[in-house]
Amino acid sequence: MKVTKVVALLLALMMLAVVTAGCGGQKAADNSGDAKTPDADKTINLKVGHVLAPTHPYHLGLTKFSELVSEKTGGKVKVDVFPSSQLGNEREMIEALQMGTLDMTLVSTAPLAGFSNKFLVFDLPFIFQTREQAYKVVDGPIGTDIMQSLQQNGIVGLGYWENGFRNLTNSKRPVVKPEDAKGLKIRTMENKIHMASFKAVGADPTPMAFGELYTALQQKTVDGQENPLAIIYTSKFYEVQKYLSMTGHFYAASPLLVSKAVWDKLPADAQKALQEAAIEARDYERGLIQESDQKLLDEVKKLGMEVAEVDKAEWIKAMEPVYQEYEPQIGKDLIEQIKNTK
Ligand code: EAX
Repeated sequence: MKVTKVVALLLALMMLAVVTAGCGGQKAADNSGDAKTPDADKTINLKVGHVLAPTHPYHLGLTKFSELVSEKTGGKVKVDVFPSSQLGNEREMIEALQMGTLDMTLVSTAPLAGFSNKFLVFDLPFIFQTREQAYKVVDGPIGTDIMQSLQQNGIVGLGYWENGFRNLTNSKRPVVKPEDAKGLKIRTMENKIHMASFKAVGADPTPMAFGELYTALQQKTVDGQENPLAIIYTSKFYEVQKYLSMTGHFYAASPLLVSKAVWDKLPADAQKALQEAAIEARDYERGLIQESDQKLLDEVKKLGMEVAEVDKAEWIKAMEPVYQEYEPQIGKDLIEQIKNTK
């Protein structure tokens, strides 16, 4: 009797083992059977941050980018756009990309000079005279080489979007000649060439994150700032700045950046989709900025700003000492190469 029970128990245990193994195998077959890994069906969610208003072309361009990425990946990759410094100021977001705690950001080149000083050349006053010249440089071998220098900082660049030609505003007085800026406290980006350029005309440069700027202008802790028309309008600086000088002293390109730690984990098809969408959305965003310039100049005049056209040759001459100061670090050849690009 006892032997029978033992045999029956062994048989039951063997049956149980066979059934269990079969299920497990079936489960494995479900996942690998249709050549999909468990992650293959999972949506990839990416966050991109910027510091400008949701009405600015940065945001409209990134929204287009998000739509294109979703289309190109059949909805597998989803990009959410966060404006108005919600994910931090530009330097903080660049640092977050390095740490892999933020996926993407769209920033001006100026703060990037603090991470790779190859970017400094872009911030020299009046080194870019036209958009066509700027696009040839940033979209060509020079821009590609400078963007690649970010890889050692843990950052991948997908192309240069546009912020635009920067103009000076202030709340104190009309500024037409460089000497008119003497003594004005001007907020600049955190960039040593921007600061040196305003020191050269006798102003008092104060580096500050963009998110603090409107309040600083409103409370008059700074007299003025410098930004392209699209920012002056969409960030409502016309409410706190009476005088606009059309200096166009810096051209700001805006790299679209991805954390390398995030990029390297993406499947090749997702990387291809992001790269293609970045270029298509770049052209859309650049177009928005170009279309808006004349329209926004008329708008800010209607909103009460007093606009001064300036003699750019006077400003180029006044800021010229910055070239002597930084040429040894940047390299005369590179500066000449960019200046001679037509
Ligand atoms: O990149 O800080 C600035 O004035 C920039 O124009 C802004 O961050 C957009």
